[in-house]
Amino acid sequence: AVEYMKKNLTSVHPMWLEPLEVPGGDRQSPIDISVRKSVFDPNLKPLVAQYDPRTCQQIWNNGYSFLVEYDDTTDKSTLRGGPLEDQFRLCQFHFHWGENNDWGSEHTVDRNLYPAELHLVHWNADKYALFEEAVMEENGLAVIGVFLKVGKTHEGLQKLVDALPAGSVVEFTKFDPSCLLPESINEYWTYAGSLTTPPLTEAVTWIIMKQPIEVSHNQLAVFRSLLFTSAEEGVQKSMVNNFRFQQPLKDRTIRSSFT
Ligand code: SG7
Ligand code: ZN
Repeated sequence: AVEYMKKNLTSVHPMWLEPLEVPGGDRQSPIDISVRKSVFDPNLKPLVAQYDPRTCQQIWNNGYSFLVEYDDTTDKSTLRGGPLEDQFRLCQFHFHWGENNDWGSEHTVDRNLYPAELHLVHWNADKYALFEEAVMEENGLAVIGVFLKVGKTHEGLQKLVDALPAGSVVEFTKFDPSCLLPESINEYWTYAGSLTTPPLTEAVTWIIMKQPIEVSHNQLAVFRSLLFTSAEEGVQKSMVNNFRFQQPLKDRTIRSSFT
């Protein structure tokens, strides 16, 4: 499936065309999750995601994705447990998606692609004072990844779809991000990786949900109707294929919370 995607891809944002290399990087993301090679870790704890919808602030189209941003100046929306030793604060979530339903996710499971992937980005507020600081540090970030598959309309996601901005920033409040998590948040894979866009820092504990959420084709079509900002004036390109190609696993183990 990954090979099929690489052959048939028709357009990508210049950011993903540049050789996104990190010299000597040995824990880059995304990766393929081989179910058979992942190792069950009975010591992984239940994940505790406590989100306060009142911290939701705005949607921002940054030119290559859109971000739903949360107030992270206090411990109101947090993630702890699972593989994490500290408490992390939610700062934003965003998605990666393809030009069609055959690809779009950054991570794959046994080389199978999903049409989109949600990332809930949290930073370690026990150890660092600011997101900008945490981004540069080993144990700075925790990102939850949730695969999207095509099926029935997702009622929670629809509120967001209806608010997606043509311009750069729109007010967006009271959105509870836990409505985008699958039912069984305690079945996940976890591994040590990186951000998938510059600065590509190796700061991320990835927590990838086994269970995907269902969204409709029409909901994904609205994502695809957004536009990339282009360096060339007047050229408008659909915001699609905003994912990074897969990186080598190297000397890493993917742990699973389930058997
Ligand atoms: C998306 O993914 C954006 C970026 C994010 C990047 O392109 O959400 O966020 C901003 C603020 O532009 O970069 C530093 C950061 O969070 C990479 O995040 S990811 O590794 O979870 N895909
Ligand atoms: Zn992402």
